[in-house]
Amino acid sequence: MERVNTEIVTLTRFLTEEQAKHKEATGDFTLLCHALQFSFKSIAYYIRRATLINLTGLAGSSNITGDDQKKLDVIGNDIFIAAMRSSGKCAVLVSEEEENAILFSEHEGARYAVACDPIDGSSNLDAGVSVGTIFGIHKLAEGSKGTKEDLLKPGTELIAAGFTMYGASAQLVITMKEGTVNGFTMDTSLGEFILTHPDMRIPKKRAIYSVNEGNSHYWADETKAYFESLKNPELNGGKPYSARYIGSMVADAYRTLLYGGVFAYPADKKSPKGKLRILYECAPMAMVFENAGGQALNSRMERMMEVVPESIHDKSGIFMGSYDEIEKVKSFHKSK
Ligand code: P6P
Repeated sequence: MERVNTEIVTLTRFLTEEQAKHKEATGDFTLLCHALQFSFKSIAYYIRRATLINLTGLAGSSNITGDDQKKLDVIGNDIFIAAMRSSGKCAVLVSEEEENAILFSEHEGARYAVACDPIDGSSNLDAGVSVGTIFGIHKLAEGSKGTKEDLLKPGTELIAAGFTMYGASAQLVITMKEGTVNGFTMDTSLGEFILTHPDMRIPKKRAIYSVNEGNSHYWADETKAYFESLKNPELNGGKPYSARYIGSMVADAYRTLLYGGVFAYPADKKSPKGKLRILYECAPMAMVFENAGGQALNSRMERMMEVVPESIHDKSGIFMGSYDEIEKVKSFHKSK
C-alpha cells in the first residue's frame, strides 16, 4: 500500500515559515510574494490555453527593445502589473514590456521595487517551447518613495529573485538573499505550488554547453577558443561536450541548474553590450545560480552580481553555470 506523503509544503506555507524566521518581518514581503504567486498561476492558465483560444501569434505591437509583442506577452504583462499594483506592497515596477518604470504612488507604505520579464522567451510560444517569468525584488532605499533608481543596483542587493518556467508543469525556482534555492511544482488539481526541489544545488561540473552558435562569427577570439575547446574530444577525456540550446533563457537555465553545465549569451561584435537584460534576466539568474553553488560572470569576467545597470533595460553578456565550468570560462578569457 503506497504511503500517502502528508509532508507536503506548499509555497504559501514555505513563505509563512520563511517570514517566521525573521522576527522583524512585517509580512509585507510575504504579501508581495503571494501577489507574485497569483501572477504565475494566472499566466500559467493563459499559456496552457493559448492555442485553444488562439492567443498565440503577434499582438501587432512591439516593446521598448523592439521585440514583436505576442498576445500572451501583453496579457502576461497586464496580469503582472495588476498583481503588483493590487498587492499594495510594490512601490515601483520595471517590466521588459514597459519603456518606463511604473510607479505605484498610491501605495505610500510600499517598500519594494520589482523587476520582471513577464513572459521571457515568448518568441518560442507558438512552437510550444517552455517560456517563463523572471523576477527580481529590491527593497527601497531609506526615505525613497520608489523610483527607478531603486532598481539600478547590483544583484548583491537583491533580496529575492527567481523564475517560473511554464512547461509540462509550472516550475517555480526562488531564492532569498544569502539563502538556498527552492523549486516548486504547480499541482493544478490543488492550485498550489508544492515544494518538490528543496535546497537545489547545481552539479560542480557537467559536459553540457548552451549557447547560440549562430553568433559565433561575432564572438571575441577567446570566446571562440573556449567553445572550440569544449568540442575537442582530446581535451575532454575522449568525449566532446554536448550542445543543448533551446533559445528560451528560463528553459536553458532550469536544465543547467538541474543537470549542470554552462549557459552563455556572450557580448559580441554584433551586440557589444550583449543581448540579455541585466535587471530581469542576468541579475536574477545570477543570484539563483550563485545561491545554488554555481557562478555567473559578464563578458568582462566580472561577477554578474556586482554589475550595476546604467538604465532599466541595460544589457550584459553572461556566462553562468557549474562552478568548475565557469572556472574554465575564466581560464580562456583574460579579465579586462
Ligand atoms: P537568441 C528570448 O528572446 C531571450 O531573451 C532569452 O529567453 C533567450 O535566452 C535569448 O533571448 C535567445 O536569443 O538570439 O539565441 O534567439
